[in-house]
Parts: sequence; C-alpha cells; structure tokens
Amino acid sequence: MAVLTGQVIAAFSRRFIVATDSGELPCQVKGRHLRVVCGDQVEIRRDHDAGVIEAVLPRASLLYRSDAFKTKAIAANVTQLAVVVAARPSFSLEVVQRCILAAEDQGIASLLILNKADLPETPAALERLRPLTEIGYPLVTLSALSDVAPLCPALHRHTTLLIGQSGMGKSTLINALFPGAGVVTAEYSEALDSGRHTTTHARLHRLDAESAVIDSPGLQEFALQHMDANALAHAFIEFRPYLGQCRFRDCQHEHEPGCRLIEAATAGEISPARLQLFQTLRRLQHNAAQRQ
Ligand SMILES: Nc1nc2c(ncn2[C@@H]2O[C@H](COP(=O)(O)OP(=O)(O)OP(=O)(O)O)[C@@H](O)[C@H]2O)c(=O)[nH]1
Ligand SMILES: [Mg+2]
Ligand SMILES: [Zn+2]
Repeated sequence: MAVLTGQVIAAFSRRFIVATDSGELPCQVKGRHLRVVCGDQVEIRRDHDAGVIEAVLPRASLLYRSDAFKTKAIAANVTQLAVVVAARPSFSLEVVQRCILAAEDQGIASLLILNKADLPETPAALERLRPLTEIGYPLVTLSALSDVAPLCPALHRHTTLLIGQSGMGKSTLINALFPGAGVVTAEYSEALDSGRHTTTHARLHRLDAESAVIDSPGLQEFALQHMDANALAHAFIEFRPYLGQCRFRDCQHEHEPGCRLIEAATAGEISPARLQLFQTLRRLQHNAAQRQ
C-alpha cells in the first residue's frame, strides 16, 4: 500500500474522488471525524484502485454556505469567488452580496460574471450590479453558450469557485471551459422564474497546473450567521477606511451620534443601501446569537 497526496475533486457524503499524479482515485475516509471537502489537499493510502483518505492538509481557505438551520462547507483552498448572475431567471442582489461578504471574511477576492449577455434584459441586469462594480468588484459580461473567452484571463493562477442561484449558467460555463466535461445543465422554469437545482455536488475541474474551476449547486439562501458584527463590518470593503473612527468605540452604526458610517452614507461617500444591508445583517446575526 502506497501513501500519496492528491486533491479532492468531488465530495459526496462518504465517497470522494481524489486527483493524484497517477490519475483519479475513488476514496473513502478513515474514521468518522475527518471532515473532507471538495478542493482539500489530502494524504491517501492507496490499495489497488481505491484509496482511504487519512489526513487533510492545512487549508488556505474554507468557504461555507449556511441557511437558517445549518452551516455546510462548500469548498476548500478557493482563491477567488465568481458569482454568476443572469438577466433570466431573475437574481437577488442581496444573495450576490452575501456570497461576496462570506468570501471577504475568508480573505478571498470576488468577481462578478453576468452570463447570458445574449438576453435583451442584460443592460438592466448590469445596472442592478452597479453598487458592486462601483466599489471595485470586477465584472465580466459574456454568453456561456457562445463565447467564454472573456472569462479566461481572470481564471489564470486561481482556484475559482462558481457560485450563484440555480439556472444562472454555472454548469454551462464549465462545459464551455472544459469541452468534454459533459456536465448536466437544465432549462430554468419560466413559470417559477427559477432554476431546477440541477447540480447537486461541488466538482473541481483542473484548467492547468496552477488553475482550477469549481462548479457548485445553485443557492437559494446564503445566511451569514457565522460572522459576528465586527467581521461583517470588515467584509463591506468600502467601509474599511471608516471603521474605528466613530465617536463611540462600541458604535453599532445604527443611530449613534458621531457614527462615521452614517455620516459617510449621508454624504454619499458610501451607498446608503449597503449600510442598510449591513444593519439588517447585523441584527439577524445579533438575534441568532441571542437564541443560542
Ligand atoms: N440564453 C442563454 N442561456 C444560457 C446561457 N448560459 C446558460 N444558459 C441556459 O441556462 C440554463 C441553466 O443553465 P445551467 O448551466 O444548468 O445553470 P446552473 O447555474 O448550473 O444551475 P444549477 O446547477 O441548478 O445551480 C440552461 O438552459 C442553459 O442552456 C447563455 O449564455 N445564454
Ligand atoms: Mg449546475
Ligand atoms: Zn458607527
């Protein structure tokens, strides 16, 4: 039995696929307590054409998704988040922002992909993303069905996680980037204005030695209960220059006199809608913490 290292490219509940120098290997995990996520670098003991994961190497990052009930890790060692949106089905700007906040909390940079540029409603979707592009988030507009080239430079030397609501075209992007990947995609439901939750597991696709792209299941919700008020405030990148400058050290940025964030929002230096989002998320987090 040989010990070797590899990267988990797919994680099902107790089964894993690990890419090693000598090919892909189906693996199980040793014991009940080792938590293994797509993207993890692992040590495996190989026995013929299967393996057992014995250790997870230290992670550079770990991204979570949570709803009101549970928190689940999506992927490890991601270096860039790409939030995929499209004009149809419609997307929630708040969900987009929540994803980006979770990534900022892990020190991961984010990128916006506006897919389905062939749709006539695309300029309106672009306008909706303005609060995010204005504060510096890069945006790539493209149509995965016709040309994925505009995205390629942004993927170089990154492990990019594609995230977003169902039906935005994440798997279609994967198929365009990796001809032969054969990932299943599905038409969204016009009646429900929503995708069909076609992808059920995260899957890593290697672009080259330094770059990879991970497809993930469509999100409905993205709760941030795992981030406290301070972490939340720092995750709003445009707030950072103002933090620590309020009159009161324990300022909650709600109604306090001398709050620099409220002043900045009033002066139009930061977006009032973003401050409002912060206040909403802070209250949600506060209430969740009180229930525990
Ligand atoms: N018009 C148009 N349709 C697209 C484009 N890209 C994807 N689609 C369509 O959008 C639908 C949803 O695509 P998927 O790739 O399955 O979406 P997904 O984001 O992976 O969805 P989940 O796996 O459910 O999260 C499919 O019918 C695609 O053909 C595009 O550039 N233009
Ligand atoms: Mg999909
Ligand atoms: Zn304040």
